[in-house]
Amino acid sequence: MNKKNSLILALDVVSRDKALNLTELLVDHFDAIKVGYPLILHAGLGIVEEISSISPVIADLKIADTPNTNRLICEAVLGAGADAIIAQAFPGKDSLVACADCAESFGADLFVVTEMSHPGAEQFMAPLAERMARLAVESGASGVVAPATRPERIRLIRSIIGDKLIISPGVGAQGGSAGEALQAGADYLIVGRSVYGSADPLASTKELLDQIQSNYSNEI
Ligand code: O7M
Repeated sequence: MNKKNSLILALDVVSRDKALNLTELLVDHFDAIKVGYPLILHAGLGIVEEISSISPVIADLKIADTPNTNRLICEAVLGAGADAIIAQAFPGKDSLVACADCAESFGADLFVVTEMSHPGAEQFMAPLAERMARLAVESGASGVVAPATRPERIRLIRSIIGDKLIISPGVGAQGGSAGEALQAGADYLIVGRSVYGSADPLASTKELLDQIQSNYSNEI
């Protein structure tokens, strides 16, 4: 993934046509399009192939199974053209290594979920997030997913993973701030509803880019 704007679009729409129109409209402003269950279940796996001919695609299937089943899932979605996959850490190291090995064989990236952005993640994920971040590094992941809704947790996870990538959801619709997430150490922001659900997705994207730009200029 080449970083131009530090932005990933979470394309959780459920219509193939809408997904393709939004991709065409916004492709220049996002570093990747994240496609997950909502779109793939409605439009079929072929949507990964179609979008990947326009933009890098992160397949967000939050893979969480045994090593062999994980490998089969990874092969399917990477074979369809995805550039990166996302897996859960809790099934353990062998399951994650199966994803990492498959990603490597396709020249793709693996991102591992540490602590999710919604309030319920404080129940089971937060107490284990540091261990999951360590496991991601040990398993050969390219990076992790950490919550923009809790920038202090991004900071903590950054201190564990060194220079691995952090992709961070929760900006906008979930209340997280773009600037705070970036200052805490996120490399990319994952943004969904506040862009694709906006009356003017291009204008909403430009507002976000302004916020990101002013964050980087404040650093100088
Ligand atoms: O901006 P939103 O809330 O409309 O969309 C956020 C996207 O990020 C949506 O696709 C979620 O499934 C995803 N996401 C979270 O919101 N929180 C998480 O902790 C993790 C993810 C995610 O992308 O995991 C890989």
